[in-house]
This record gives sequence, structure tokens and C-alpha cells, in this order.
Amino acid sequence: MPNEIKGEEQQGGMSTTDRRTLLRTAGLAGAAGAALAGTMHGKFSLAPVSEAQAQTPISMPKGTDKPWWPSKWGPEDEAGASNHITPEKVLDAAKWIKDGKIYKIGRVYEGGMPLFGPRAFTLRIPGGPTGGPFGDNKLVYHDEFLSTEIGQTGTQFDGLGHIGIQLGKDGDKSEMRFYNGHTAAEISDAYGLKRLGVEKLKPLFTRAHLIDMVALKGGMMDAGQEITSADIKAALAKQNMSESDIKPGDAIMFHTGWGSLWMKNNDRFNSGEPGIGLDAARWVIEKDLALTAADTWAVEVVPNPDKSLAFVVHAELQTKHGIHNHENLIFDELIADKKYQFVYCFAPAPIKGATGSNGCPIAIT
Ligand code: UVW
Repeated sequence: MPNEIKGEEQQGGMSTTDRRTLLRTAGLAGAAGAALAGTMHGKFSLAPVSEAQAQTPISMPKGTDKPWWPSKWGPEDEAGASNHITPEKVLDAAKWIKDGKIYKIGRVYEGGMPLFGPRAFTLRIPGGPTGGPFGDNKLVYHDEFLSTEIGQTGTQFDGLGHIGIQLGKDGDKSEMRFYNGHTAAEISDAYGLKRLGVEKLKPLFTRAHLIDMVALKGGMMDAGQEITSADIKAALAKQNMSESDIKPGDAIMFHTGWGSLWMKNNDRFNSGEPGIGLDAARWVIEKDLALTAADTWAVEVVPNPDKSLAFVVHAELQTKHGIHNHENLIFDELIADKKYQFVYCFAPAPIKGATGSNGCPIAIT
């Protein structure tokens, strides 16, 4: 995150300087000396909104006007919008499976893929083969060693402990708040998050609506180009889909064309991206959706049209509403087959205390 981005090295094409400049600009404007005095909820037991609001002090960071906890899923909840996935929801989603075709909508993980800032992805297989031969049958085997931010590289599903908002002074972990008001002081640990780890999420199996922004705009969108709720409505109409068919707990996905730069022009891919802004985020919240996704590395527009804001859609959806986010997906085959509605299926890797998950999401039609 902003203050932790160090070094001038080039990672996956984008220099960390570029991203740091972007983030510092936003950080300066957003850190308006917010202080939240006396609103600490007890350890893991959260104050009701009314009490928290009553004690809310004068200033909050830009983009935040009031505390966002407890969540609609209860003050102890750590599963966020994955709670939408009930047996009824699964059965309803399954009605969309018509031809039984499965599309992989995740990228292949490999060295050379674009990475955010100084993140790394390094796979090694020592030996070759790693071990053996064993027994008279002379068995040999390979094991890999992987060094990476496992939930935050390549196709990545953001967990609820990933994004928080600093409400207090710099360095005050007791007022760095995450989903459901959990603080960095409570959850951060060098050996994995003590709360909000990705293992707490329920597997997702839900109806997904794919918005083809390339078709709507007539070509690949550009960095900094915002997808608005009006764009979503226009794309739905163009694709003969009805807005009223989008139900609570569904997923919305955006094909912007930006993914065509993947490993072809990592510099440009990393330099920013098209995506949803706060207007579309409010539409997602109003619809009570479970997940946003896109063929980009953040799903949201970067830079934000309001240059003082950084990853504000992440905070709005994930931190404040527990709505999940899946980044760096690939929709080319679905688009080619004109499949805009399908079942999205993904079980986050249950790595205790992890901030997100790698893995291969699938679309079933
Ligand atoms: C950040 O970590 C800021 O972004 P992302 O979730 O897109 O990796």
C-alpha cells in the first residue's frame, strides 16, 4: 500500500515510482488529519452504528463520512457478501446452467506477468527431479517452491483483510479500520491476519452478468476512463439484458479490453486502467451484489477522475460493504461465444490469515 511502496525498481513493467506518485498525490489530499476519538469497540466486539456515530468526531478522510460498522451481516461477521451464497441462491444460479460448458476465466500464473508495485512471483523447482528414486519401482517426483504475495498477484480475489481506511493519525493502528470496523491493531500479525483472513469466506457460486464495455465504446477503454452506472445500463440494453434481472448476491463483471495488454505491454497495463468509479460502486451497493470483477488489475478506474482519491472504490465496496472483488480475469472466450450471463464459481484458497486468494475462477453456462 502507499506508504510501503519502496524502491525505484521496475516490476512487471510499471516503475514503482509511477504508482507511488499516483498514490502520494491521493494520500496528501486524503489525509486531512482525521481523528476518531473514543470510538474503539472492545476487542472483537463492535459498537452499534448509533453509538459509533454518536461518538464520531469532526473529520474523516475524504470519501468517508461515517463509520461503516457493524456490517449488515452482524458485528462478528468475517465473511461479507459471500454470506449471500445460500442453498437457495445456489439452486437459483444453477438454473442458468444450460449447455454445461466451463470457461476458465483466470489467467495463467507465470513469471513476466504484470505485478502491482514491488510484488513478486517466483517459482522454482529445485533438483529436477526434486526427489527419488524411491522404492524398487524407482519413483521420482517434482515439488515447486513459490515465493509470491499469494493472494495479490495475477488473477486475484481480494479478501476482507486486504483494504482498510486510516481514520486516525499516521501509524495509529487502533484507528486503521477494515471491514466490520476491525482494526489493524486487532488483526495484523506477521504470521497471518488474526481476523478477516480469506479462509473465513464462503465459496462463491452465483449468477454473473458480464458487461462488454468494448462493444459499448467501440474499442478498448483507456486508463482513467470511468465506467458509470449509465454505461452499465446502456451495455445491458445493448446486450438485451434487463437491469431488473440483476438480483442481490449476483456478480457483475466488466470486459474493458485492457486485459489485451497482459504480457504484451505491461508498462501500459500497469500505468493505470479503465474501471468503475464511485457512481457505479453505489449502483453495485444498491443492487446488493456479492462481487465485482474485471479484466484489469484493480477493477476500478485508475487514476480516479478525482485525482485526490486512491482506490476509493476498493474501500467503498470491500471495506465498507464487504463486497468482494476479483481482478485480472479474462473474458475473451465468453465474449466470442456471446455468453453474458453464467454461473461464476470460485472457492478462495483457505490459507489461514491470507489477504486474498489466487486460483482459477470458472464460468459455467
Ligand atoms: C491494491 O492492493 C491497492 O490493489 P489491488 O487489490 O488491486 O491489488
